[in-house]
Amino acid sequence: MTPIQPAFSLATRPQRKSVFFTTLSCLALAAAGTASASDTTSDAATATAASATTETATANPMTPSAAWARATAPGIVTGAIYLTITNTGDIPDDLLSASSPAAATVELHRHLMRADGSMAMVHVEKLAIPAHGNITCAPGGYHLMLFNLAQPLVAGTHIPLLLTFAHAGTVTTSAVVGDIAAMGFAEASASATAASAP
Ligand SMILES: [Cu+2]
Repeated sequence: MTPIQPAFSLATRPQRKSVFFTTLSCLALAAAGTASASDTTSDAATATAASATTETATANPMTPSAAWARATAPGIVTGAIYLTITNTGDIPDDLLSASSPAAATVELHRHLMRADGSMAMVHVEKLAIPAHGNITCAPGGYHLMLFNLAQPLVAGTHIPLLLTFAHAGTVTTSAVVGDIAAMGFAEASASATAASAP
């Protein structure tokens, strides 16, 4: 399977709205892949131990890990970030939005399989992360959709990412860019390491 060129440009992209469907065109592969959470890149604040009371625990319970993206071809203005978000806290939380200097807009998206077997993307308002649970964004499922990339995503680089949660506030992480056919974090990390080797 070869990468499919986006069927829409930013100029013709539908106005942002709560839900839209479009044929899967921005992602090369619809096959499900799984990111192996073999690494943690948490920027969660460390507890300051200022108080022994549980009411003032300060460690941010939202821990992003294994964030990765595929390199993009020149001229392609969309991309996607996949990652795992773990909630170590006692209350459910929602990822409300994400942003990155790599793209003008970042949207929370989900892939769906239509009845006819074709793939569609839907814009979701939030991603729920259960207490003491996690959510994994992976090809074929949830992803952070990047629109209007500042420049093509290059294997071996990292994309800063800011995540905003309903309760936990903002958490930062970075996504490693793997090659254009990468299917998971481990693969992306390996290709990124190879790309940056002297
Ligand atoms: Cu998408």
